[in-house]
Amino acid sequence: MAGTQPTTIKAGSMAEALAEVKRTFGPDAVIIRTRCVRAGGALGVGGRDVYEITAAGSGEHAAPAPMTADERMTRASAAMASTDDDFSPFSVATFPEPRRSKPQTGAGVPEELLPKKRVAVAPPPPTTDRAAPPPSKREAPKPEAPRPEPQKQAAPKKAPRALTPPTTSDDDRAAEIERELASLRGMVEEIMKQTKGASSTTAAPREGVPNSRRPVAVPESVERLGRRLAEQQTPPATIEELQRAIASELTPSECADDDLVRATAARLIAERIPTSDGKIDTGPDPRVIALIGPTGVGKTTTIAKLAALLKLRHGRRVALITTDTYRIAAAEQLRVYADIIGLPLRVTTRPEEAARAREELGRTHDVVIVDTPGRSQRDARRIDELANILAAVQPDERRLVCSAATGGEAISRVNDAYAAAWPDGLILSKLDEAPGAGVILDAVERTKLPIAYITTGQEVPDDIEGATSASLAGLILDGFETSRRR
Ligand SMILES: Nc1nc2c(ncn2[C@@H]2O[C@H](COP(=O)(O)OP(=O)(O)O)[C@@H](O)[C@H]2O)c(=O)[nH]1
Ligand SMILES: [Mg+2]
Repeated sequence: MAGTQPTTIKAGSMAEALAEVKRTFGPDAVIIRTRCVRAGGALGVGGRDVYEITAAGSGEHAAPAPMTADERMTRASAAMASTDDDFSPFSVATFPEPRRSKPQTGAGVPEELLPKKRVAVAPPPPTTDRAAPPPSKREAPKPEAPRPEPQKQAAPKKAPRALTPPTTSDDDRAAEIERELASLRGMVEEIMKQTKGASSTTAAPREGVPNSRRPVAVPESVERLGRRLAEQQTPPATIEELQRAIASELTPSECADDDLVRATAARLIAERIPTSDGKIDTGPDPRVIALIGPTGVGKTTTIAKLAALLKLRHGRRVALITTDTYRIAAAEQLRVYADIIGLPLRVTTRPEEAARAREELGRTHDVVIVDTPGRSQRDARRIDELANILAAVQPDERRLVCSAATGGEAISRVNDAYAAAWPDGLILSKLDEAPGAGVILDAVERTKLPIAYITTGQEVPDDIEGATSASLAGLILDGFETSRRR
């Protein structure tokens, strides 16, 4: 019977390999040998761990119909993913879709999340067989692989050495197999506990790691990183996703390197934050930029900052339009800025007027910036009026200004309320007043909008920055105050 032939199965994780063994030989599979080898890479750099299990059927179970490679991967992944959704890779469904840091290895359990207790019981020490071939799911049976003769007494005197083929007597060989089996049983139990999300076995969460469902502790340096992100008010679920991504990307020894952990975190965070790449001046002329958002978030001040930068630093011909005539002070405020910077300003009261002003100013200017009345997010009728203004003005950019000080949840509500105005990017204002820079990640994940600029104070024009993913990641890791001092 095919299922009784010893076969070596290789996979990217022990859990996958076990699932495949079970699938191939049934629940009574006899495990003959396990080992972990390093495959791929060059000169000791790179490569990945490949888990091998040599197993045979017990003879009582016929081998099931062979599966395709895809079916095997799907089953192995499902076995892990269905029981622990914390392992699901993060994704921010936004534009552009954040890139993954490296190809995912399917359902592989990060090395440090594999049970460590087993090492104390009977470790299968990984070999460093760098010449090992890339993992193929299955390999031809090894003729020397013995059929195990389980022994009743197999208490090892000392921890077994590497799982190399036995060279001594049959008794020694059987004893070694028995020890490996015991080791494997321990591993399987641990993996089952983890993948079933057995909260009863959950280690007490450490400070700074908000999710109490964490099944095992992560390395200390990654914990420290988590605490730093938590201090910046980064959402707990995001912290956990980042920690898992780092722990699965770096080896345990790399995880001990704080600088490497930080650099990896910076890259992973940056990948999650779409931005306008720091560009203040974008697109073909004339560029019409409208700022929308609730009252008091900093629209008019931000327009003054933008206009001053564009004119004074980039030498652009800038004109302003305000459609905010609900409050006399609002138009006056913009007029003061326009006069100081030396810009034309058109005050308009109706959508058609605004459209005409855009048309006329667009002929003689490179950039036209449009101020709009603040709308309460609870006032749908007023937001429809705003949508009418925008429909008439036809801006190239519709930037939703949100105060970072209000937090991610409030920003998300504003974004929902402004859906009728079709915002295409975020300006996060008042970052200097936010409880932490983690609000940037929170806002991006909730709104799925890229960040165009951040504003960091009341000074015109200095307190505005074109956002880049890397600079925002640095802000989140170091905090606003620290990164300002650098
Ligand atoms: N701390 C801080 N205050 C800001 C920032 N941007 C604007 N402000 C202040 O927020 C208040 C409202 O700004 P304004 O531009 O009138 O908001 P608008 O109603 O949205 O047009 C003013 O006192 C601004 O000086 C910022 O980035 N940080
Ligand atoms: Mg205003």
